[in-house]
Amino acid sequence: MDNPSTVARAARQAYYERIRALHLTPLWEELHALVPREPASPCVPALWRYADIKPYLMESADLISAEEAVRRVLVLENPGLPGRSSITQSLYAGLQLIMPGEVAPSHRHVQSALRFIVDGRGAHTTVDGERTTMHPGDFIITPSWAWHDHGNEGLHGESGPVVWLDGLDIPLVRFFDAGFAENDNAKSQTVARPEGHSFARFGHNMVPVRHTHRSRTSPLYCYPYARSREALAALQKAEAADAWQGWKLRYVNPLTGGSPMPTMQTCLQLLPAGFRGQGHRATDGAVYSVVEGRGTAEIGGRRFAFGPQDTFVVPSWAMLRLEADEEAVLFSFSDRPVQEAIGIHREQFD
Ligand code: 1HN
Repeated sequence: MDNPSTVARAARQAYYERIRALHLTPLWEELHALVPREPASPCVPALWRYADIKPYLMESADLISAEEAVRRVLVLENPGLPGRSSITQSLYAGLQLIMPGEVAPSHRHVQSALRFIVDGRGAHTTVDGERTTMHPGDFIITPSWAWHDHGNEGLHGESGPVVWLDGLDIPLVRFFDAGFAENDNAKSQTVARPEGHSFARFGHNMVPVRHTHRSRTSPLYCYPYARSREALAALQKAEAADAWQGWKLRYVNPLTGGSPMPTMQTCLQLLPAGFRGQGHRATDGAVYSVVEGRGTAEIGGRRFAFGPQDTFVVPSWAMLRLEADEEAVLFSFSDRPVQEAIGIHREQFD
């Protein structure tokens, strides 16, 4: 485009001032930013070391109870998105702490949530009347509009703090201005079914012939780490690692084969010791939680050393290269199902 003269520029500015009173703006000044040649996310790569965070998380328990806080969480806020309680433009992540004897009271909301257990065991969450006990590495879902409360009564006499990674589609729902929420009358729901009921019905590659589950969300509330880890270990023996992702499996809704929640895809992947992955990028930015092993994530040219319990974020379209010094297991989630639903998802393998 020709550079406008000073006179032309001044005339335009005066015009912009006049039309602003009518709530009008000139598209031609914003067109390039509105329709970028490729994604230019304000979200930046970042890693939260669990060892750095844990003392602050524990300190929060001296300042406020889970009940008063409703959810005692330290939000993992993307440094490029300050004040937005977002880890990417579409996703929220936080680390939630529940101490022995505490209750996080029952409520429900339109936002879907995932829990990935990071530290401790024996806390529980109750979803629509079914309780699930938490173990490290378990992936647990709270469907949209399902009642849920959390507690920590210990397991087999073990009792200690329990910390999990929360992943929610909060920014997506905010974008649509479609959020509703409700508090329960009771602090904790009445348990209506034995633990493991949903797993028995839907967790074994079989589903009840007569069932009435109609929600878009998986009827399975818990995907236990022991089962997912076992699958990865068997794959490791049976086939070569993918040059980009090692052995990577996505969790599925057993009724559809699609993602467990309509808004979030979740995966678990194994990288062999010495793995030096090739570069991959995708339009779905992703959040990773490290379960086992140490390595390096090179994200958009920046290198982040990771170890167990750390969390890192890969922005949309940032090149990711994974390296593992020890055998490593990574959990991850992204908004991929939403992008696929509207036909805009892209990825590239270098
Ligand atoms: C929520 O309900 C939970 O239920 C966790 O554990 C994090 C962040 C924002 C809004 C609601 C939970 C949340 C949340």
